Amino acid sequence: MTDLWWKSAVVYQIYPRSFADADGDGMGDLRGIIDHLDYLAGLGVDVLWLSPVYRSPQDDNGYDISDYQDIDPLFGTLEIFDELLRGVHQRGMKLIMDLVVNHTSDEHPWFVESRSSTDNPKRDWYWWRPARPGLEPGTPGAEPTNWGSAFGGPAWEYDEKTGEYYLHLFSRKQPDLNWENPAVREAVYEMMRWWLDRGVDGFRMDVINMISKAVQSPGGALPDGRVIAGSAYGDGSASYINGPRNHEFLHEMHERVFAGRPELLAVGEMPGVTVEEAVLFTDQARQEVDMVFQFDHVWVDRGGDPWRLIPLQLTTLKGIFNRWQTGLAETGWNSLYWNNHDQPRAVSRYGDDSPPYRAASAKMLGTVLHLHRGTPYIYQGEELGMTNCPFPTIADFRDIEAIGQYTQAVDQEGRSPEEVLAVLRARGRDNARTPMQWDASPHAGFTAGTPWLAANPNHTEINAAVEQEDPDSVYHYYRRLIELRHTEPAVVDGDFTMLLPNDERLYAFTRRLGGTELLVIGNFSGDEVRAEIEDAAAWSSAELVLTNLAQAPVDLTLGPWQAVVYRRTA
Ligand code: TEU
Repeated sequence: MTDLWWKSAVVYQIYPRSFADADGDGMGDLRGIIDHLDYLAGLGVDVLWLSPVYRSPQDDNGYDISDYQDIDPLFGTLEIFDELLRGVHQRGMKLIMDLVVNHTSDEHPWFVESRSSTDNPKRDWYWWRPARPGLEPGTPGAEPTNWGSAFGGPAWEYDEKTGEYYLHLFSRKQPDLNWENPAVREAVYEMMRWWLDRGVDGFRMDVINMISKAVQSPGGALPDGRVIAGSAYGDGSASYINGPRNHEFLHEMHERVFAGRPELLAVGEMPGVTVEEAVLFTDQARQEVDMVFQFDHVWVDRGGDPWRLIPLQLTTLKGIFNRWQTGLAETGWNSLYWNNHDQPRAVSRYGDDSPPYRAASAKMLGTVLHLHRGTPYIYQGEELGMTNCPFPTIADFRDIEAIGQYTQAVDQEGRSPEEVLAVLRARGRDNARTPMQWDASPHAGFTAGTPWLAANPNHTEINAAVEQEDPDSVYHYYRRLIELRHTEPAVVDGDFTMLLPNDERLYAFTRRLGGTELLVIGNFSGDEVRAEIEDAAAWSSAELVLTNLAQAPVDLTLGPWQAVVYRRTA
């Protein structure tokens, strides 16, 4: 058996703003989470990850932090937080915080000081640069580099007071911290120790592979990025994804914060990370992080042009997972996820969310994901098979990314509003952020007031109350999946072999540990499909541990969206 507790754990992500509103202001809060702890313990999850609840102007829903050591009044107080943490621990679960330290809010006192003058002691805590040589500061095109920001517009904001620009890879209210400065790093480590002393069990680290920027010398220039055809801005990512000092910074953080605290979980969110880099980041001997979130499988439907939708190719998706499973087989560890607060709903994206197949395909997706090697993450509502939301117009979106990118694409780049809206409906982050569907009552039982983002109209059919009563629901299926990881060591430690790599409908693989072998097959189609695998006859008479349809397959012929897990022992 494994020595590291998080290898057999399942993590549940809570987006507090959309989870449960106890005080009726339309916004989820910590008390709302406390009220539902028995629901989460009943599901069987081991760890809760809270998206940011710190003090924040909420420009990016809390990913813009103005005080790392306080709770935003929207969500509660430090006392209520302590009560939540006790409640989590009493139920045998752990709690990890979101750590957002690539950037702060522009309202954080560090940045307020930094922008006050060029000789302020905190000036160098952020990335200040002069205008492009020869151009008038503050005029179009005079930004220090051509980089675009993630939420539309340039990555540099001109500050009139001192005549310089500051870098913000995300919104202009999220200035990037300068990790080259040791004082910045020490301040971050001190804050992290403060939370650990308070009793939290680890961190999910936001865009932690962007903290090191490829700067040649202190205060030196940053280079222009690759020009993107049809886009108003360049792609600067070569200068900030997995930058030159990334490993050094994470190892230093480990030494300064985690050393001597062995039971923690550190997961790094790393857009654009490669398998080779992830092996280094998650090698326990190197003492950096325990696992990373990679993005290859959620970027599978986005091509070079961000405003085109590419239909899902199952063979491509399987190729991605196979590469990650194989690459981290000897050293390192995977995180497994379909969903989070930045992604559209998995059942709408990879499954079929129409009524006849929604529940079956949601269960099938859960089966395939959870049976891989790695630590699975469930995003709130995924265990109910919640779907994307039919947003009628751009005015129905709340996400700064959706609004910012829409504005850039339509107003600056001349795209058609319909084309852009279609992509936002399919991929927009608000799909994940509609209120958690607790019951069939108005606003899905999320709030007694007016929700900050309207509930998905399908909450009258898809909700926790109905699903808890129904033993065949997606909810109860997820409970069984989680239990299987807790009870079957081959799910945790078994080796992984992909089968049928060229099949466009079936996702099939085996896991083997000692004398135990599991066969997992998921049908990613509405057709009946026979799995033409070696040893099919023997497998079809093996023990069927789990399936999502009433009928067990005959002769390995799976029904529409069926999933199966067989077990045999040597
Ligand atoms: O996301 C980082 C990230 O790269 C994307 O997933 C992001 O949502 C965007 O789509 C990039 O185009 C993290 C957080 O998860 C996200 O919610 C924050 O908005 C972002 O960092 C900034 O803190």
